[in-house]
Amino acid sequence: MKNRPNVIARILVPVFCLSLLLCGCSTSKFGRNHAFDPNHIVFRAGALSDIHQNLSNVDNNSLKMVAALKQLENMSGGKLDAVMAAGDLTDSATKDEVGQFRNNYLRCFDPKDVTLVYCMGNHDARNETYETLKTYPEMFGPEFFLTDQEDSVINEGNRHCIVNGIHIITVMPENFAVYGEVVMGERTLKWLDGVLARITAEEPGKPVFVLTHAMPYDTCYGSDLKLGDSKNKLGWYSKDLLDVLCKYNQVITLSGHLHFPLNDERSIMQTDFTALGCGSVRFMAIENGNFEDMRSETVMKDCASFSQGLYIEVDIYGNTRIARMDFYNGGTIKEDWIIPAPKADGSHLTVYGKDRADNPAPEFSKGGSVKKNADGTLTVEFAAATDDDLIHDYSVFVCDKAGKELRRFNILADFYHYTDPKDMKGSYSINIGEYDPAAISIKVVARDSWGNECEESIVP
Ligand SMILES: [Ca+2]
Repeated sequence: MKNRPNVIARILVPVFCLSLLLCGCSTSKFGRNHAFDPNHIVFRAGALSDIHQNLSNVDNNSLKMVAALKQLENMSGGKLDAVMAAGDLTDSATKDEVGQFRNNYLRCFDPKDVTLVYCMGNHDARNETYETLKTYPEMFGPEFFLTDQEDSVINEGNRHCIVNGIHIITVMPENFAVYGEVVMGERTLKWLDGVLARITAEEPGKPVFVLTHAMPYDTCYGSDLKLGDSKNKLGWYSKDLLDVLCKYNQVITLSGHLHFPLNDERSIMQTDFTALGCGSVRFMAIENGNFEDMRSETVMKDCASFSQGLYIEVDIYGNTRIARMDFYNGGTIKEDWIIPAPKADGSHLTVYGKDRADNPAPEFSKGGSVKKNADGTLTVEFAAATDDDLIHDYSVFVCDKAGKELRRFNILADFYHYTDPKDMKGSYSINIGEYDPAAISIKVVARDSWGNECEESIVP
C-alpha cells in the first residue's frame, strides 16, 4: 500500500507531461475570447508611412521623423519592440536620403532593441531595375535585419520577420517604377500565400501584420482612389493582393501611399481581413473633392501642418489595440481601435465593417447669413453642423429662385487638425462672388465621413 502514491505518480506525471507536449498550444492564450488586457502586452510597435526623408528642410521632414519615433517610444513607456514602416521612407531613394533616415532612426533607437521592418514605397523604388532593393539593405547594414526569417527574400522586398513572437510580413509590387495600377505579381503572391499558410496553421490565434505601401483595393479610406490623370498614371491600390489576403482572417494590413488623415474612421476597415491606413508622417493629402483653397487637386495648402501614424499593442490573447497618433499636435486621436483576437469563424471581423456607414446624419441648428461686401460680392456664413463623429466636408450651392443650381463650392472641414472633433471650428464663410441677393437662394449641405448628409437653406 505504501508504494501506491508513487505508482500513481509514475503513471500520471508522464501522462500529464505528454498531454502538455501534444497540446503545446494549451499554454498559449492566443485566440481566446478575452477583453484587451493592458497588463499583459507582448508586442508594442509603431506603424508609420510616407516619412519621405529629403535633405532640404521641406515640411520639416527630418524633425517630424524624430518627433514621431520619440512619441511612439513615450507611448510604449520606453518598451517599444518594433517600428513598422509602410513605404516611402525617402523622397527619391538617394544614398543621402537613406542615410538621413538611418541616422534619424539611430538617434532614437538601437535597431538590435527596436526592430525596423519596412516595405518599399514607390518613392523608394524609382528606377526600373529596382536597384534600391539591394542598396537599401547595404546602406542600412545587417543590424537592421536581425529578425528576418529564413523565408525572407530581402533583395526582392518580400520579408518575414518575427518580433516577440508576432509575425510581420512585407510585400513588394512588380511595377512601382512604371506606374499604372499597382500589381504584386505571381511571384510575390505565391510567396505571401506560402508564408501566411504556414504561420497561420501553426498559430491561428495571432494577428499577422502585412505591410504593403499601396492599399488592398476597396478596404479602408482611399483604397478605391482612381488612377491619377497625369501622363505617368500613379496607381493607389492593389487588387491582386485580395485573393491571398482574403484566405487569412488573421491578417492586419498596414498601408500608406495616400497620406489620408487617420481622424476618418474609414481608416480601419474589416472585410475578410483587417486593413489599416497609417496616415503620413510628412504631409497630408485627401481625395479629389474639388475643394476650395487647395494647393493641388488632392493636397491642401496647410498639408504640412500634419504628421500622423499608429501605435499598436498586442496582448497575450492576440487582441490588438491601436492608438491613432497625432504627432504634429502631440496627442492621440479619438478612441483607440481594438481588434479582437482572430477566431476561426471570423467573428473578430465584425467590429469595423462597412456597415458602420449606417450612423446618424449631421445636423444643422444655428443657421447662417449672407453679407454684402464693399466690393459688391457676397459672403455666405454658416455655423458648423454637428455629428455623432465629425463633419468631413460641406457644399454651398448658389441657386436661382426656382432652385436651379448656379454654382457650387466644396469646403473640406478642418477635422484633420484636431485629436477631438469638438475642437473643430464653429463657423465657416465663403465668398460666392457677385449676385443680386433678391434673385438667389443658398443651400448648405454638411456630410460626415460616410456620406450621410443634412442641409439647410439660408435666405439672402
Ligand atoms: Ca455621422
